[in-house]
Amino acid sequence: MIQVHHLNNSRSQRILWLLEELQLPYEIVQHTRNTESNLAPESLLAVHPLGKSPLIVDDGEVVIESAAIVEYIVRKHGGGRLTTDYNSPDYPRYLQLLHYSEGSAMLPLMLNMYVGRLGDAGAPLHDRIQSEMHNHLSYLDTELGDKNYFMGSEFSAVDVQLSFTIEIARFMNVLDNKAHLNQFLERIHARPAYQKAVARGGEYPFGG
Ligand SMILES: N[C@@H](CCC(=O)N[C@@H](CS)C(=O)NCC(=O)O)C(=O)O
Repeated sequence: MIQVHHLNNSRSQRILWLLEELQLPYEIVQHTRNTESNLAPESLLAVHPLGKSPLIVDDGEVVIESAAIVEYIVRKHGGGRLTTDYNSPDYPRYLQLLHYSEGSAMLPLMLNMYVGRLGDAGAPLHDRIQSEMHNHLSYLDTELGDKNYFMGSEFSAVDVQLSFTIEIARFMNVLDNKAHLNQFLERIHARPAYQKAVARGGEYPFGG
């Protein structure tokens, strides 16, 4: 059975959600952030030297990185569900969006969080960070457009992978004028599998 090393309030919530969507059995190994530093506990470092979540163990194999984990699960256990075939004309879009979330869109959001802690000392970077956040979130808002999901009318693993980025953006109050993305969040939060995953994963303030 797949073991998910799950950290509270983190990206691993979307892995629980994916497994619920696919109705696959899984076990949660819970790790709790240090209340002062907000970092992962030593228990995660015992499983992988980076000590980051999400991390899964499947049949003795440790897999890290959300996009890799999402792709691993759908390809290995999904039976063709929630993904696109390599020969499909949709495949390039699927692959790009799957990797875009962590590869590009998260960076300005993370910078916003870290540089924000510097207060006035971070001022020289504020404009650039704001414009990059707007650039990436506008791109995603346009890519989604009037569609229900990023690949069209059908829900896919790309929606799972992009969800955390969009949730964090809303949590940081930088999603106000992105109507499509706000509607997307309402849509995914209403999915029974999403709600089941939050109930199993526990504390997750970005999901409401
Ligand atoms: N790009 C990685 C990021 C992993 C990551 O930074 N996870 C955070 C949780 S959202 C974490 O483990 N933070 C705890 C720490 O850095 O100690 C992924 O998508 O898996």
